Amino acid sequence: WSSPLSGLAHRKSLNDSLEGEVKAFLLDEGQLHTYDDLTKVNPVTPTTVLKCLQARYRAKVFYTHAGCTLVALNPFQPVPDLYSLDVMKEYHCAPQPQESKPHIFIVAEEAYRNVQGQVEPVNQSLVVSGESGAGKTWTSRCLMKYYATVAASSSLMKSQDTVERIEKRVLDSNPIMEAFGNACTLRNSNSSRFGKYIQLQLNRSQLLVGASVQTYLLEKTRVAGQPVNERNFHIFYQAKDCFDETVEAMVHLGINAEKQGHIFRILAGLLQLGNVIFCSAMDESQPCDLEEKSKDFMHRCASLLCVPVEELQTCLRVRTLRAGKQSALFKPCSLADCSVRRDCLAKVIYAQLFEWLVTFINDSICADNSTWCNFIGLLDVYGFECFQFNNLEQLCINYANEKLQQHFVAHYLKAQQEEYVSEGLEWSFVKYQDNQGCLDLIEGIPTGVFSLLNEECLLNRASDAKQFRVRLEKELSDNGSMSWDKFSKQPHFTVAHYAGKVSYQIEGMMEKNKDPVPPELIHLLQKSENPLLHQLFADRDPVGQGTRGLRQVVTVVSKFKNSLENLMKILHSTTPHYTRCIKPNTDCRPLTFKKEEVIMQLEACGIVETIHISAAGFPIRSCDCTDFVLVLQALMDSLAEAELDDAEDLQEAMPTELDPILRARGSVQLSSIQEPVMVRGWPMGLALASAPTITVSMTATGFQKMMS
Ligand code: AD9
Ligand code: MG
Repeated sequence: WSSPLSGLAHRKSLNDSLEGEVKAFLLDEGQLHTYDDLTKVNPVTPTTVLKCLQARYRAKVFYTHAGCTLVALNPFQPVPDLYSLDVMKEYHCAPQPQESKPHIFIVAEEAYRNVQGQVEPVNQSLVVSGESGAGKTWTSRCLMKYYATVAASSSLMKSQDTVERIEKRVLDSNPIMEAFGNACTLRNSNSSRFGKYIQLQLNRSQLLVGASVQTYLLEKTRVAGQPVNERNFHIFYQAKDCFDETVEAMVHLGINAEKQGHIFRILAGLLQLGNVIFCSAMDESQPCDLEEKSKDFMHRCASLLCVPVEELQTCLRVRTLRAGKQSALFKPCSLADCSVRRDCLAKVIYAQLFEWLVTFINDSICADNSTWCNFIGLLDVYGFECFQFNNLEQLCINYANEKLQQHFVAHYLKAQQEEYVSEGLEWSFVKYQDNQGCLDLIEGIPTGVFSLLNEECLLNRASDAKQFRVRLEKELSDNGSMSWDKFSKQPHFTVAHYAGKVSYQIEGMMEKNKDPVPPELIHLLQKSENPLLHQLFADRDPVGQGTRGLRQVVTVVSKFKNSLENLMKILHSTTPHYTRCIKPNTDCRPLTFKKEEVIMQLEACGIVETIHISAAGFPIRSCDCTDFVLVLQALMDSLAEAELDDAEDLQEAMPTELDPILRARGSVQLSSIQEPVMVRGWPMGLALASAPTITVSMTATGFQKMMS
């Protein structure tokens, strides 16, 4: 009887005809902050949703349900006691956590209970999305702490030692990865420059026994250069307290003092390398010179990376050409090429070091396969990005966000509505933004941007941005998501993403996609006497990853696309929970709510559509149904007492019986529906609606069946 679907017909007519009643709701603006679930706001429009969120933000209430999703507004200031141990316990121990105030811990607890499964356990995924600085990483950390606490709290048994150590280690992976993978950007002083999916592994008793981390596309170009007023990765600046925390975390995870020494020497070597500046040689046939001071930097760099200084200098300034078995030819690099090689060396070392750290962390926290049976996955990927200049990095990041949005749309908006229809319900489809067109544009085979870009790289012809731009126009002008600014001087293309239009520069894109590392640099690093640096490159084939050898090239976009496809497979195999982080203002100012900025984010993630669809189908999944349940109980009691003989008696009795009960519970109303609808085989004829989240419709016959 509590089918979420039973109120749909009613809901439809309500939308059409109850405008007056609806306005009455909104007039009570003083109460807007009390709406825990946006499905209760009526009518659901971008403006009403915005007003409600603004009122809540003013009242310092930062979490709000939006049907199947949770909206998290970033307070941009610490909120005392919002995440304390007591609060964790409160949500964990609540018989119905959904009935408590909206909180990220409700999502956490729901996933935790789901994983225990009524019939069989199901893996869960918590997908946290939002733009840069919205609070994704913060939220993921809260979730990790929650599980590290509740999934270990019942472990007062022999293995407590191990359990304690594992929770600590899992949490300690955060400061390390953030030190090496986060940086201060214009949008966020702790911006994640890589994507992360962490699986918390649970054993049969639902205890946290380990975790594994998968990372995506570290923005390694940052190590060689940063946009104005942005910084390199945190590890290059940490002040004492943060640095101590990083080192302490390293110790917990088993990165001993010796290994740390190797790591920090490598980092120091990169800093010295960054200071090296080349200048043209007097004789153009000779390799470039070094600026006076740079000679010192070069020496220090070589000494820290433990490589011979002459070889370091040579491989940055001279290209080695090999044709078959003939002896090598040496050709001095241009001034620009020398700098490219220097940056390339820094990037390849840093990226490899980051990967090594992730592998090390995994080795340290991953449980043995036989000890865990289920996982809860936390996804924290970089948010949608749109800068003045966007290139391959932004294309990949925004593509990842498109994939996630598609997952959300497919999983919830589409599936839910199809379910309604299959139930035979009268349901007018809520339109939502389907981003398949945009995805086809990017990932389509053989004529998506990625495929064309790869083809261009494989052909290995002199990269020409203009030519590529012409090719794109020829192949993709039919796709409505693609456009061009005719007046732009730079070759570019514009993609209409679900979150907005972004123009991508083509210049440099092909080179970034090939990401070539001159083989000389790899040879050099393989000779390093720093054992860690040596290890990072020991297994690498210096030639195979270069631009040579047509089909051997594994491009950046192919790798990224593959890793995302794997991620999507995992997400599809789990029960997802979505949290939408919203950044209330771009300046990261505490408690400041800029309507225009929030509305854009709400529109981008389709929150209004989500609420519409949830509002219709949400009753049993919704949280606040106390009043409604009480009304039904009272109704059942009084009808049982009435000793009614048949369905007709019941039909007559219902309105009279209902009246006093409804009056007692003001938030539940009786309204009529135009035609009875069949829901799961029952004809429904009377509708009860609770403000108007919860609606149930029934006939006397249906009710009788239910009572028997
Ligand atoms: V990015 O795409 O990695 O650039 P995120 O991850 O979405 O971005 P982050 O979690 O780093 O943003 O949040 C930005 C800052 O907002 C944090 O450093 C905190 O200072 C602040 N923040 C976010 N959420 C909360 C919160 N629930 N309470 C207090 C918060 N401060
Ligand atoms: Mg982040």
